[in-house]
Amino acid sequence: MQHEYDPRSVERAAQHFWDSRNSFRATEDPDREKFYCLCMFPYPSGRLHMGHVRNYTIGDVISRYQRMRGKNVLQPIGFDAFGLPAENAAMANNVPPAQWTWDNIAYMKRQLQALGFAIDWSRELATCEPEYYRWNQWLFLRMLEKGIAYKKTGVVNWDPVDKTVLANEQVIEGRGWRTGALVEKREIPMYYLRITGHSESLLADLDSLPGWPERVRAMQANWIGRSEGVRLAFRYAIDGRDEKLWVFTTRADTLMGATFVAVAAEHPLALRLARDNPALANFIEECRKGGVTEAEIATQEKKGMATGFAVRHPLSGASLPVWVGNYVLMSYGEGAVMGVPGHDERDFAFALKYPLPIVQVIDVEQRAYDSQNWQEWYADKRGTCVNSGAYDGLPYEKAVAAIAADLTAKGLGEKQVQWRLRDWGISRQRYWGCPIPIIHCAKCGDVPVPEEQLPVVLPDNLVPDGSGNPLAKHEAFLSCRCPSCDGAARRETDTMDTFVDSSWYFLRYCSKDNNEAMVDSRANYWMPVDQYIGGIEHAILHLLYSRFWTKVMQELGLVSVREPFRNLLTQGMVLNQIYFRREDSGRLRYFNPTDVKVEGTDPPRAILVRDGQPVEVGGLGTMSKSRNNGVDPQILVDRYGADTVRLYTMFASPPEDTLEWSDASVEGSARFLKKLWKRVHEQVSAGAAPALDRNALNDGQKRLRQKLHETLQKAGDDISRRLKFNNVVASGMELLNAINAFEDSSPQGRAVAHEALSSLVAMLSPIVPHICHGLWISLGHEGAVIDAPWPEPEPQALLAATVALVVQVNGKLRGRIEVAVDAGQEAVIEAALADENVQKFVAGLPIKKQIVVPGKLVNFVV
Ligand code: ANZ
Ligand code: ZN
Repeated sequence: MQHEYDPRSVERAAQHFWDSRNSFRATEDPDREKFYCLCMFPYPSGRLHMGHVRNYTIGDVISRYQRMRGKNVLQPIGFDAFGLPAENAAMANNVPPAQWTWDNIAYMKRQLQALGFAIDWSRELATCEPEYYRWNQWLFLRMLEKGIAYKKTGVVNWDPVDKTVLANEQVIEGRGWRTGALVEKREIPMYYLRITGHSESLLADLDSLPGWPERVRAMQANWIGRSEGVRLAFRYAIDGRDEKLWVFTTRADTLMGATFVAVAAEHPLALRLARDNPALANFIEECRKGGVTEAEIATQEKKGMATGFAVRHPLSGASLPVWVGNYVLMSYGEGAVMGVPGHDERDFAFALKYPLPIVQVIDVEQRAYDSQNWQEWYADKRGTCVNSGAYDGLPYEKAVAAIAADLTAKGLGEKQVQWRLRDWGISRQRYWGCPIPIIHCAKCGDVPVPEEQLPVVLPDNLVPDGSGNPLAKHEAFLSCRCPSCDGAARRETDTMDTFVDSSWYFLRYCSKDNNEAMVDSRANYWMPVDQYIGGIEHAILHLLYSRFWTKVMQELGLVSVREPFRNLLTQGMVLNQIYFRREDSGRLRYFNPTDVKVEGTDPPRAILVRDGQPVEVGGLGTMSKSRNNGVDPQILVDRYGADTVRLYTMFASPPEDTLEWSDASVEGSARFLKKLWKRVHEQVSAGAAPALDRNALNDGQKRLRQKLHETLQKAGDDISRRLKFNNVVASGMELLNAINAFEDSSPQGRAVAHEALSSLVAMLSPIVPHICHGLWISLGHEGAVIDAPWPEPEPQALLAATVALVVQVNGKLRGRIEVAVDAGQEAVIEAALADENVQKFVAGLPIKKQIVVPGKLVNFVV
């Protein structure tokens, strides 16, 4: 054993050991309990960032721990390799996205390997490989057959200068990111997946996922958005015909408070009225500009225009004005709302802006309406109807039932369930993605690519130039023969949303080498994923799409599970200080924290080391390129070794919390590993310890054993059930301190220290596997620590130890006693009073006060 801890050689040796034995190659074994541990796969953006390191270390700790518990563990990894950043990089560097992507994958793979993750690399995949994406295409065609995939027009962001479709993230404040031109909405044909056909099961099955954070289940449920309400109609006459304007409301109880009706800009009635109203036509045109995302619509300023047209209230018969409002979504409900400004926040804002009448029709606890405080009072459904004629006094449910019944009797409404979830548009007008396997024939229309012609391979040598999809100009890709009439035809140039790629990669890992089928029975052995780990930013779409895709595959008989992920852990963000200066132009220039020195505390002053001048302190923020506050894990690995980086990221905070970066704590982690090495070195240099004889231990030895087994008890719970790896490290540090304080070189003393060090090494091995691999061998164990069982506490050791206490009477030493370490207060006092010498001083006297200092003394005041 080397005298000094040298992370480089220790890590090289451990990795060589694992690699040469294929230690982490997983094979299906029906006789063993399996454990599928999965981290969300990385986008190959260039190099690992701290968020990756944290994510994969968490997964690795869980995997290695489960292996020690005897499970058959699968921990695979791959790369989410299609997507926009590769196209941007391609444009900037004039290299094909494929080349950039593969270079990044190679680099990041080396980084992952250097961190020593227990990954089965034989299952590695990249979604840009035809062997992978052909199955996207294959399943898409199955979905097309079943009507789950279909074509319809969809709205996209159109850059009128570049004449290209923009992704949402390419629209910045309503303008194209490259041209600065105002973005328009455009309707084009696209392919959709009918996820709405699974709304019920996607919602209901959330109940079968108790291993998911409550917050994530709530986010999913909100996104699916089941609403019970009433669909009701306002009548009107136009062009000599009687028509109905339908709206959807969850608050039919407020119907008597409707003072206007608002329709979406794309609503057919708005379009019809605009024909005779140029100002309205202009307004509608203006609404078409701007973002298409729901978030943008929710935050934009509420704007509207009166149409001059009116409709009839279904119950009162009153005439209500029709407005066009930009806050009404065409894609939800009926694309129209009844405006109840007394009780709806958006309607209220609208009514204040364009003065429209506000009427109170719900009262909570007899408090009069107050237009300032209305939100507080009417936000929930507790009130009863007022100013509502026949419905006055009815509470929410009764009012809705009565109003719905009256509407139904008139043929003007009925109860209805609405879903917020929309079908999933998967067409992207982009190059670097999975081609949609469709051929356009002038004679036959849209023809699916026959199965035997899959995959439709994406040419990987094109370089986009920003003026649209290069596939559309690439004749070799475009031109083909129609599968049904054999005439000249053209390929679809849209590619699939990259969320398709990530919706089933976890299934492919199970059957990665099968080139005949998308998945095979091996997936039924490994699935579901027992522990999924990733960022909260994927709590909605990625998880929802994966759940949907799994359900479709289950219904097609391809897999047996209905839910892909049994337990979910969402790790917190890694934060660091932000430092900046405001430049003359007003722009902020950010400085990396490694280039900044902080002096003093009250208040601290931050100085840029390079020029000695102050910089402003922006506080803590998520590590990001844009704020230049990232820490490059590679630099740390090079300086301290992988184990220190792993230890620090696990120790700094529990996995679900944010992690505040601290260079000092990284140093502390490195010191701890050195200390651990040193202590084991001491132990080993003193020669082999004899066997532990549990019946020949003195109190000090019993005490250390007790500390050890208490530590193991706590660590076992922290690492398995609570996933508090920070506590495991903290307990390990405490234990090492106790071992260092235990100066007992007797044979049994060395045996106890050997046991404690061995257990400590085993216990820390999931977190710092390299050093523990080396120390385990040095301590003389047969076999590798990865194959050792997880150290379990010994119940006997937890109880056995006693502790010596001094007993005082009126502050004077009168005796010494031995009690069990875990003896309660009463037992301690009883033992103290039983001492002969103490008896002499207290006998017959009333005890005024008794003080017990656990582990130290008892004092009686008489
Ligand atoms: C009147 C009313 C009164 C409403 C009130 C709410 C509170 P959820 O729960 O999300 O289903 N709404 C309906 N269709 C809409 C559309 N296309 N665009 C924008 N808003 C729309 O929300 C249903 C409520 O959202 C409906 O109930 C309607 O406003 C609005 F005190 O009707 B409510
Ligand atoms: Zn044809």
